[in-house]
Amino acid sequence: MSAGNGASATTAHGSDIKTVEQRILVFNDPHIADRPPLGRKDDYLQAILNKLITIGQIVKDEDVTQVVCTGDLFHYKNPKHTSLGTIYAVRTILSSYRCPVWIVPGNHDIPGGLVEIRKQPIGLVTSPTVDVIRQSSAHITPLIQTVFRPYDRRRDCDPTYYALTEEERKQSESLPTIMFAHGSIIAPGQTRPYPHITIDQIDLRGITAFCSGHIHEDLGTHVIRQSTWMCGFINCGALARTSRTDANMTREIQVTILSVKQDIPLEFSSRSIVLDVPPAEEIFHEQVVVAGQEVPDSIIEFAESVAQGLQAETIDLDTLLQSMPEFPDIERDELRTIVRHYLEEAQV
Ligand SMILES: [Mn+2]
Repeated sequence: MSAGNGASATTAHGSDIKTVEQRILVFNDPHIADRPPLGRKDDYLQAILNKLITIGQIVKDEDVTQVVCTGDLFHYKNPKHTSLGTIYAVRTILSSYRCPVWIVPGNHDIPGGLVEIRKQPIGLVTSPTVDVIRQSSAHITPLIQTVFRPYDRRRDCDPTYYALTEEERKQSESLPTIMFAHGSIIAPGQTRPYPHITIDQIDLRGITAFCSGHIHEDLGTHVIRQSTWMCGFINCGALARTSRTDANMTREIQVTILSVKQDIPLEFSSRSIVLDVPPAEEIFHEQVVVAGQEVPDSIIEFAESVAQGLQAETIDLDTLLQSMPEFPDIERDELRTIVRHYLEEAQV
């Protein structure tokens, strides 16, 4: 296995390439919305649609054979806040890609669980070539097994949710298996101030590569090795920049391309492609104002970590606010009001 930026790029564009190679383009967390998230000053909807259009061009240029979105296709959890026109525009762009597209539902897509798919915007983007994953499942495509784990608010931090089932493990003996999940999974040795698991807590046997969305930072590529197997963990960060966090002020916006070739031994590689987008200074207001009050960046950082990390679906706001650190110069009650307003207005 090779992994990293650019170095492991493949390859010949022969006419029979699709029979001997799978090239999967993965993107995370587009957070499509009509109304810009709090703090954005540009045309947010157009910016994110442009990224989806650019991905269509990459699909063409790179001979991509499958596209996977790892979740949070839409931003607002209340379906009334996304217009049919926007849903239709997204469906049209995704359907124009020249290969099958899989969408793994994220917590913003199905805040109440998978039963909500039919009531949510994500349920309306299916087309002959665009599939929305409706349950934890595996699919056999030429050369590989793709396994999907949609966001599950009860099992988000349960490592057994992400391990292969017996059936999937059996398939993995003859087919390279790639996992696509939406969950609070971070790299080995890292930690966060919200509930999470690290990739090495998961039983990764049989999984060649593990791609996860949900955490918006660029977590990079990590190879987890044991004596008899290895697995690549990849999260190149969200497609969307939904708030003025330190990570969003500095990171690149990118997609990942995974390549599996039918060589003996099977070769797997991943690389990222950076999208050409405006710098963060051009898309964010310098100061977020909520209910007439300027919100310090440190509070936005806290509110986002609470909201993204999350499990806002299972823990009530008061419980979340109990974990709030002290901020100098702001009274505790006033701070709670600002964070509450921020979370409500940001709809996170
Ligand atoms: Mn997200």
